[in-house]
Amino acid sequence: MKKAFAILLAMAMVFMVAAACGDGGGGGNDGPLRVGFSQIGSESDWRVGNTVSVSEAIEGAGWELIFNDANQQQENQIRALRDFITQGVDYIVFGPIVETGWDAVLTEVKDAGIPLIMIDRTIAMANQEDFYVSWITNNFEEEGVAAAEWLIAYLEHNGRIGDNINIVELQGTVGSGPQIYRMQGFHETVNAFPNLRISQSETGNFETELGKTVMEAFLTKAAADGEPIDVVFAHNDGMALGAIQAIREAGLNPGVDIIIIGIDAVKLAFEAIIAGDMNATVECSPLLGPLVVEVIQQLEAGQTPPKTIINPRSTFDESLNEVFPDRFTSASSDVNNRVY
Ligand code: GYE
Repeated sequence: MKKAFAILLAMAMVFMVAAACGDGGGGGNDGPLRVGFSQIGSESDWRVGNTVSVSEAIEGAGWELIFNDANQQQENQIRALRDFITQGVDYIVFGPIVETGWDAVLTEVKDAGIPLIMIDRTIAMANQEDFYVSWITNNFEEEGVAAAEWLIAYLEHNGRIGDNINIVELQGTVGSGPQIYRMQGFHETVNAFPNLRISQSETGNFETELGKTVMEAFLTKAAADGEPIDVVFAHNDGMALGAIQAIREAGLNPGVDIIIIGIDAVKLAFEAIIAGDMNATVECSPLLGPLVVEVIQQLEAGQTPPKTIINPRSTFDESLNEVFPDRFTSASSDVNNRVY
């Protein structure tokens, strides 16, 4: 009796799964594809540019967008993913705020048979490749390396590579892929020069206001310790722009008294570089929307999209590009092309 019931239950489950899969790609539906997009927040111009790019691309393809802004809270993202499952969306686009803590919810998405397209940040979990069909991103470690390489080239070019240089670092959201790997890439590269020292390093959560507040604290401590700050390395341009304000309010000349390097290549950073207030920015494109659409189209056509798609990038400045045109690009030549 018990056994017969178990068999019936198993058959019912197979039937339910088959029914759910029939709907899965949206192919069987009459209406447009429904795509749930779980976004991290709106902490920076990068993020806003990313939201616009992905939303416009999905809607431009004629699909229904179900958007959720998690306001920088992981629990909100977990809730959004569960809502998408309940609503039975056809695809999920997901940019994870931090690397860990996704095991349960991503298992639920997988069990629901909804293809997940990861964008932007990294996750760290066992067999993670089983949980997404495609991951569209930038190489954060290389960005950190590129920021350090620009600094080394700049110091060499200005005859300062042998000097003692104090670098302060504004980190991104703690535990996020870009915070972990930009820091790693930058540190590993500058560590080859013992006189280049990271004297202070704190998070500014990728936010301009917080970047300014933390920079004020860096300046206060540096003054108390009697050691100058020579360089600011910010994990994004938004925090670099906050640091510029703090430096100016402290009576110093940003971009001249203190070298300032950011990441993202947002338009405001280009304007700061052209004005001489900032020195360099490493590009990290948020314009991932068209790539998301391409991946979904491939899946709809029964093709297998690439597992990982990495965007190309440049480093922009307004000084070294003349000396090393193959390594750096002039900010003024590209400012009008910036859409974020
Ligand atoms: O650099 C920062 C944003 O995850 C790459 O998040 C992204 C980062 C970007 O807030 O500005």
